[in-house]
Amino acid sequence: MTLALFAHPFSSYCQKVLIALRADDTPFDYRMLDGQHPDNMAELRQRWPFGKFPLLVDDGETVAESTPIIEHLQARHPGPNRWIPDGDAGRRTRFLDRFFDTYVMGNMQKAGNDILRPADKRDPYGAELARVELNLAYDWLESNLGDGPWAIGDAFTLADCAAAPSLFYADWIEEIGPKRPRLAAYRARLLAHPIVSRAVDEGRPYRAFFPLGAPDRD
Ligand SMILES: N[C@@H](CCC(=O)N[C@@H](CS)C(=O)NCC(=O)O)C(=O)O
Repeated sequence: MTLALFAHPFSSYCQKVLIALRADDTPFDYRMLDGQHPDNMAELRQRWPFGKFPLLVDDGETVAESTPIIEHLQARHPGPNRWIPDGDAGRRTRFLDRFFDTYVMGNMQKAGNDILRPADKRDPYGAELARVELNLAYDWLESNLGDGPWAIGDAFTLADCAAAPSLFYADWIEEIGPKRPRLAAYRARLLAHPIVSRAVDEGRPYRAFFPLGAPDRD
C-alpha cells in the first residue's frame, strides 16, 4: 500500500478527500485519528506540525491540504474522474473549490468553533460576521450556480468534493432554507450521491461533537 490518509470521519476536509479517493476507487490505508490510535496522531504531528487533517502520505511523501491532496491524486493516481478539467471548466472548478472552502467551510468553522474556546477568549462579533458572510455565500451561490447536476455542469469535480461537506455542515449552522431552492436542491443531490452519503454515514456516530448541536438535517 503506497497511499495512507490520516483522517477522521467527522472532519469536513477529510470527507472532501475521502469522496475523491473512493469515487476513483483508489486503494489507501485509512490512518484513523482518534483516541484509540495515538500513534496516528503522533505521526500526523511529526509529519505536519500544524496537526491539521487530512494528510496524505504517498510512498513516504507528505502532502498536506485537501485541494493539493486531490490534485496529487489526479496527477499520480488518476482514476475515472477528472477532478480539475482543462481550460475554462478547470478555472471555474478551481474558483468554486476556493469559494466552498473559504466562504462556506471557513465561515461555518468560524461561527461553529467559537463556542469551543475558553469563555474569556470567545469572539462573538467574529462569529456573527461569519454567519453574515455565510448567508452572503449562500445568496451568491443561489444566483451563480448553474442548473447542475454538479457545480460546473455534468462532470463531478473537485468543486463538488469541496461543496458536499461544506454545504452539509454549514446548513447546520445557518439553514439554507426555502429562499434558496437551487442551492438546497444542489445540497440534496450531493447528499444523495452514494459516495457522499457513505462519508456522511461514517461521521454519524460523532454528531454529538458538533459544537452547536447537530440538527440532523441531511
Ligand atoms: N485548509 C485545510 C484545513 C484542514 C482543517 O482545518 N482540518 C480540520 C478538521 S476539518 C482540523 O485539522 N482541525 C483540527 C485542528 O485544527 O487542530 C485543508 O484544506 O485540508
